[in-house]
Amino acid sequence: MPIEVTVVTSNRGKFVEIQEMLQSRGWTVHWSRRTLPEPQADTLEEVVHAKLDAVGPARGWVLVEDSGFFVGALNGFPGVYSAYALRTLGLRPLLRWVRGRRRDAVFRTVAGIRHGNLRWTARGEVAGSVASSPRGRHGFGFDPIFIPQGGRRTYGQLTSAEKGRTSHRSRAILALARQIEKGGAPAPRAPARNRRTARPRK
Ligand code: ITT
Repeated sequence: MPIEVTVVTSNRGKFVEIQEMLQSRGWTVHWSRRTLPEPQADTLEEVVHAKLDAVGPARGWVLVEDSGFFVGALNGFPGVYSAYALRTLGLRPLLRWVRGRRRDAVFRTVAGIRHGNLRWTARGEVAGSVASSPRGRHGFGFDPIFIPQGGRRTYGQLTSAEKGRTSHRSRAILALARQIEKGGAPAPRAPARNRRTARPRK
């Protein structure tokens, strides 16, 4: 049976990528353009569960995701604070802070889907490095400064189809789609945590 899903996100770039990925598997994809409240949390998983809670009663399948850009030289910052960091600082300070230091970075996505009271989550990540300056006109957010491992071009220099071949988001979304299509049992929900620690955030 074809699956019809509503993606809840304020971010058009995310939605377009998710739509391409799921439509190619025969899913019907709708967009609910909303900003869901996000708690100050240590992990992307916690944020995803909070977003799924905040969606409220919904009919059918509902999908949310949370992504972060984790820079090695900055102990994983901006990580779970990526949206806030990008909004308040932009890309330039990040580029300045990594100058002359290790340049490794990881993009991570945790995607979550809900149907009634059931929920499933999946994680995807891609390793790479921070470019020395922004390059490319494709994509959004951190795309102009991230070079995925094994390549020389930034995500900003790749078409969305090229980015989608190996991206953090496509890995998470595909893992999630496979679980749903197989009719797999939902993963147990991680225990709620409500503490702040000094360990690196993931
Ligand atoms: P939501 O409404 O879905 O929460 P958001 O833009 O706030 O949208 P996130 O918190 O998940 O989403 O994203 C953190 C930041 O990382 C945000 O500024 C995004 O633009 C950026 N980002 C997420 N995925 C990205 C990608 O694939 N390439 C570049 N930047 C990305």
